[in-house]
Amino acid sequence: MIKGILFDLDGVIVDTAVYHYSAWRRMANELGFDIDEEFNETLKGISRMDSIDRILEKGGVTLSKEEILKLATKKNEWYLEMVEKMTTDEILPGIETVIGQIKDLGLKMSLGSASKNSPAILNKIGLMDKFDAIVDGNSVTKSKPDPEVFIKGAEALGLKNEECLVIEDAFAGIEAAHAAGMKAIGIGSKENLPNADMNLSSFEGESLNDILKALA
Ligand code: B16
Ligand code: MG
Repeated sequence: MIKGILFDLDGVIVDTAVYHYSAWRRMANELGFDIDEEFNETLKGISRMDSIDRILEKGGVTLSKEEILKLATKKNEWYLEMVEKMTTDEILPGIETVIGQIKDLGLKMSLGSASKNSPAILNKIGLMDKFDAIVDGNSVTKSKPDPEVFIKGAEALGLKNEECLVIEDAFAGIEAAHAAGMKAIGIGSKENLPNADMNLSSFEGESLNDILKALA
């Protein structure tokens, strides 16, 4: 029986995935190459340092550890400039409704994000207080598809892994949920997220109760 919901952040609660893409693209362009949306899909849910390694490999660029760290810091500054301008209007459709349903059903909820910027984002959009626990890039050492972030989320809620349902927009995130023994709803098409237990374009007009019954 599902007793807790583990939310990914980027691409599920807010579309910061587009800000990550824009900042990574700016970095790649400054290094003399480009990345496209298809490649960007492979970065979703992947930690900042693993992302930069993949991007530099894609561009055939070799740099020292210090240079890579400097670039990642610069990218994060560009990203935070965009986060700073975020408002509650950027909460994705249906998210506030599903959070209301979680509370009505007496379920618990935790964040399960790879992002080190999640506290800044959740405070900016006013959803921090809704979470019973926050597990993010500051509390894990392994990137999705490793299940660490969701295992810690279940622990933080005092639940068994199989009592938690993950909501994700990334292929790697759904792999992580499955590796933790959890089912996962994919926010995105079956084409992009063929591994999800259910695909939704958003929670708009959806009943969490019906979803839980369908997944049982
Ligand atoms: P940051 P999620 C992930 O968040 C993003 O999908 C990924 O693109 C990003 O590189 C990663 O967080 C790290 O983010 O640079 O803010 O620490 O989708 O797991 O919520
Ligand atoms: Mg995501």
